[in-house]
Amino acid sequence: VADGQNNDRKQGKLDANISHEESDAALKKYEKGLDVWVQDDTLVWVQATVVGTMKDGRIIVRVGPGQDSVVWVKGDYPQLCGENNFVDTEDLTRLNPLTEPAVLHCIHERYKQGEYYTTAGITLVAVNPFSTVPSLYSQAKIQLYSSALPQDIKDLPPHVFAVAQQAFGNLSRGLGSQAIIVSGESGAGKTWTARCLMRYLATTSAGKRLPGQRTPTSIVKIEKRILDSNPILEAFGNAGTVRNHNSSRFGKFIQLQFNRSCHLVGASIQTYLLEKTRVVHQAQRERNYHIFYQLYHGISDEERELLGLGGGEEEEEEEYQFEWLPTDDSQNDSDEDWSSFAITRQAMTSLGIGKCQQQEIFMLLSAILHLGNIVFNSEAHDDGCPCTIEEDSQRCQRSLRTVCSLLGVDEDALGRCLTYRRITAAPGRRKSVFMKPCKPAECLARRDCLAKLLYARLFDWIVDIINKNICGEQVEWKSFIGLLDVYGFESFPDNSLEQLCINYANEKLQQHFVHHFLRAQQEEYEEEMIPWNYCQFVDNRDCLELIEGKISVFALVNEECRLNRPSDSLQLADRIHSTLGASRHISRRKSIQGQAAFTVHHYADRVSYQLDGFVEKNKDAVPEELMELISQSGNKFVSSLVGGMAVTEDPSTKKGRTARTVVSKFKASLDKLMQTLESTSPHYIRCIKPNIQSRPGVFDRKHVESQLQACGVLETVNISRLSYPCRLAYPAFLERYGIIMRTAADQATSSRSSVSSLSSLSDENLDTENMDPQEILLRRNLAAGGTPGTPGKRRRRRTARRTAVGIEHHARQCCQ
Ligand code: AOV
Ligand code: MG
Repeated sequence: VADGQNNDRKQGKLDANISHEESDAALKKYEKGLDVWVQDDTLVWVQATVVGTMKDGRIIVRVGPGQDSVVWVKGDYPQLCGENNFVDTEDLTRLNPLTEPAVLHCIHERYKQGEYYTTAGITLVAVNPFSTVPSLYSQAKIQLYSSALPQDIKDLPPHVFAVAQQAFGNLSRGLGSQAIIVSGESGAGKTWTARCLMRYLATTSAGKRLPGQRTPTSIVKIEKRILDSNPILEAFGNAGTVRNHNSSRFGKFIQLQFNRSCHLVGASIQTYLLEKTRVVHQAQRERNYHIFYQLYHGISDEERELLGLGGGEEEEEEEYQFEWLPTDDSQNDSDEDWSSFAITRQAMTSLGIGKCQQQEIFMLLSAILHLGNIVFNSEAHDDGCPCTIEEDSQRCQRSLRTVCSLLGVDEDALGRCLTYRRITAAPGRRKSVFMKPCKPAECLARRDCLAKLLYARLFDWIVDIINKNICGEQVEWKSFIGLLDVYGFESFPDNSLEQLCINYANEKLQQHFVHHFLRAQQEEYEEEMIPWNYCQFVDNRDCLELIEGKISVFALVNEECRLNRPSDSLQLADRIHSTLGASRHISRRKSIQGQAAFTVHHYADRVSYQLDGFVEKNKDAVPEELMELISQSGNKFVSSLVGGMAVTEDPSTKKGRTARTVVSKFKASLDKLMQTLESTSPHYIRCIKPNIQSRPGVFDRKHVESQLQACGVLETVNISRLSYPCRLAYPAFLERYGIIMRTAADQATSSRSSVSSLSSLSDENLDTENMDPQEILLRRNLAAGGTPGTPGKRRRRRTARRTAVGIEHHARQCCQ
């Protein structure tokens, strides 16, 4: 506890430069017996009582009630507990004083009582229980929230259903499209939450039908299909990782579309950047995509033989072990894979993917697994001969035959594509093409590239089919509720382009949040000239600029792709540092094992990215020969996956094609997403992972604290508390409170002046003799509330049609 660390975010920091007098003054508030929070290495903050202060600025505290130990605190001031700091509240804005320790304590206390949701201003904090709590999501709970009146929702316990109901309520009241943005680190519960929201909204929209009203079967079908899209997307896009046994390896934005009567009539799904590398490379203790395991464990013996996945008694088991199907004891649950496969299949059928098409998909998946068992003869290459597919390995040869038969391609053609690369030289005007044998590592890279290409195209195809089947026959939807579930912030010992993209997406969302809530709120108050205390918040705009701006990491990596020179990560690191080194959001990192790297100071944490392979991943080049091979496949389904695309995707070969690099495509898709979000009223849910082991009942305070800091919960709560929670347009205000205006003359004036006169009522205007005492009290209270400030000339028109926040806030207090 002694000598607290210098942490900018911690409040009450003792500045080394402050004078003795100031220090004395600050110390004075630490009277003997005062309850404070002091820092602790494991518990982050612990409760303590001040015993006394020393002349040198140290404060003596006793930690824990009834304990003898006395601890000296110097450097950081302890935080004051205040009166209600130990009270747990379902709304963090009620904490006073509002400090980090109080927020952490409150969330922890609630967690101990099995309360996993807490309101934090306009966001909902959702702590993952890591165990099923059936009562939390029961039909009765859905009923409770969906039947509540709009003004009563806030009085119900915080819940994801409350957020969904607010969004749905806004939509029903004609307030336009809504978005619910779910964020949090890997395993925090985003996908789970998004699923709950979908289920709630589908149920609630169905409930809006009047009793006895017949629902068109097409709508019922659509609702079912929308919900069925989840198991399919999760089977193909989720995998077991060290952080989450069901980690989404793609981002997802689903628009639930509603018609004028607020019935769910369709949906559309946009996905972002599937992690393709996982198909061919799984880190230690991680798995490939669920669907591979589901297929392997779930198919019948008959199908197994048909798909070349073994099954015959005489087959040697070893031959049907797949390199790309690693199993880890902690995540190996073949029974679960088996039962999940039945669900995936059933969902596919519901989504219009018939038996035959399912078979085609499974054949492709099996072919991909077999591709992973194809290896190359490196000895031949060492002897100066061209590399060949290993002939001495039975497993490899069997896999080669299986791949070719499943993909409908010729064995020789596949072998040649994997072991030779086409080089097009254009000396002078004459173009000549020749084939160059590949080195063993290049052969493997080509094999992997083919597998990634097939899987990524299959994933896109599935998303396409889902979209076609959930868009609804009634195309005229009026507004939508968007649910955003993107991969959480990631920081591993080794981070590459994938992590940069994922963390960039999180920066974008944080920027959206900052922009929409924190900044918009402050600006609005400035515009309305309503006095309020400014509150600091961390704006991540500079960091975002560093990643995606005109002169940025993305720009430099794209430039490297465009120049198409042999990639040298050390040189790229130098360029990044010489060009961007002035930014306070980047620092040089001489990485482990001499690899070039750089560190980005993200809003959530610092992450070091290794540059090896960065440029190649960004190019995401698919050799022409492979595309041609697939497009000429005898299997129509396979060839259709690259249909009309048998041209190179290599950005380096086309001038000015940088728009096709991975980061450029990703940035474009995120910009589009941000535009869509801009057109909605956003709601935020911050998911919190209570411990990294994903265990129920364990609340790691340090881990939770860092997440609360990273997502700015404290700042959000602070600003929400300082601001007026309700805004009503003048006419709406009058509609609600005009009843206390006595005379018709009062109501005859313009809405703005009526509000003004309503708020300036004084005893002189009141007919106190003939009025109900309650009404007199209410009017007096209103009179004391004042007006929301006099708008400046320029703002006058805008303000006039907008809010009467001050009065509304005051009136609410009076009414309570
Ligand atoms: P994520 O979406 O945030 O991670 P998930 O939604 O997959 O995390 O949640 C991780 C696991 O936590 C789930 O598989 C459930 O077992 C459990 N879980 C989450 N929320 C709840 C809840 N409310 N009640 C019970 N169990 C829950 V990632 O996709 O890795 O960023 O990329
Ligand atoms: Mg997820």
